[in-house]
Amino acid sequence: MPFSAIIFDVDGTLAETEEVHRSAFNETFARHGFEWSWSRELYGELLKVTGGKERMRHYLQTTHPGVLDRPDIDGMIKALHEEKTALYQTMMSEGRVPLRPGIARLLHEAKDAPGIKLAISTTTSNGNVEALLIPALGADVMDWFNALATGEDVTAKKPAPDLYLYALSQLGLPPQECLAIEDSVVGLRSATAAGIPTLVTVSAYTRDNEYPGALAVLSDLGEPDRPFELIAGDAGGCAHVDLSCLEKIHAKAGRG
Ligand code: XBP
Ligand code: MG
Repeated sequence: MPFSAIIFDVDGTLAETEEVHRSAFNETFARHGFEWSWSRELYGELLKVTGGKERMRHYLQTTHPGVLDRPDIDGMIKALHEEKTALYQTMMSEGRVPLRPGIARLLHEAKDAPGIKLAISTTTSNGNVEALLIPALGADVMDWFNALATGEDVTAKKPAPDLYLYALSQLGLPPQECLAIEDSVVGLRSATAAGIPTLVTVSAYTRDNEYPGALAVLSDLGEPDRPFELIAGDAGGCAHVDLSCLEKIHAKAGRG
């Protein structure tokens, strides 16, 4: 199978954004006088539920079930999440979060490479993707991508395959011609359920997990002067991930 596209997850993969998401949730709760405060440890557990609104509902179900009986609960969660999103975007505009090692380098290389398409598959929103990428890579960065699948486009978020299937339909490619880059178990499950070979780069919240079915598990994409650490699998003998490295890793998927 040829290697024709890279599909990037966003949170945890392009950048370590989850601490900003967590701060934005906590700040929103505090502004409304709710004594809900998500510690780092709790947030690590809550990340198993993807999507901010779904995560809030799950938290309330498990800790404050009475709140869910409020007749206005759906509107309340929606309003809190809108406020959290606005806060997140303000925090991101302050430039708190750099792209992870190798991300800018690989995106620049791939956007100009003939025969390679780029895509995004994320449970967060379009606005949040722009809030991360535009300050880091410039106003036209969203044009680098041939497909954009965000949490606003599907009902069933990760680990369901829907976000990846939607990205594939925009790319017009079979899953085996693509390679997904993910940082989480739910993300890996979503991509593999869509039939897409997947490389994992672990993030702050996900480094202690197991990734069955991943082509390889790396600390990050690495840089020429700062190799990645190989955590599991076979990374084709490379020390940093560029397109030729991804081709080698992708070829292994074809060989099973
Ligand atoms: C990770 C997520 C998101 C964010 C919060 O997304 O699970 O829910 O934590 O974003 P990714 P929202 O698929 O990019 O790893 O509050 O906008 O849902
Ligand atoms: Mg992620």
